[in-house]
Amino acid sequence: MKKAVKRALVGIVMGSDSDLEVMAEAASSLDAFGIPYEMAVASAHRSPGRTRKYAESAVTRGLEVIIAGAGGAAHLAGVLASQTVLPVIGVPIPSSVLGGMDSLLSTVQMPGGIPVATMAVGKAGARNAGIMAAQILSVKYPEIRDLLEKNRDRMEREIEKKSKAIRKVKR
Ligand code: RP5
Repeated sequence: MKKAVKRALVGIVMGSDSDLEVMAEAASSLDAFGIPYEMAVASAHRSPGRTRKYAESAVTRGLEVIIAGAGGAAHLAGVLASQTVLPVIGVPIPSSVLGGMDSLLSTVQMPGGIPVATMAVGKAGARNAGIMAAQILSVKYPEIRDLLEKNRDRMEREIEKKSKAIRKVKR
């Protein structure tokens, strides 16, 4: 997108630095569209005060979308969503004990009234969170919509190429 917007438009928040490997995928997606973002660690359980301040200050700091990734009893996305009207995209982090099913259910099963747009568990979900944030922002920034359309065309061409490649394999 145009360099005119320099402030972070997206806040990527994670419950622990151990979530970074997964959440870096969201950052890569945003990088591909040239969307400025910030990254922070804030835990719904270990640092509730910091998490509240992050959500409460998000609008005045210029954020327009929040991506939140957490694992286990993953309440981060929901807690942030409860304290801001910005759209919150949740990424369930694969957990070591239950493989991320716990994170998925904790993130997706929000009570009516406070939505969290929950992605798939893990890296695909984090990647899609970045794309979803771009799609939300594209309503306001037409240059992002152009890039999203180009990205879809590129994927289409890649699939064509892959299809041709496997047709050539001798049986
Ligand atoms: C959650 O607990 C974090 O989001 C992380 O996925 C999980 C484990 O955190 P660490 O013990 O690795 O810091 O709050």
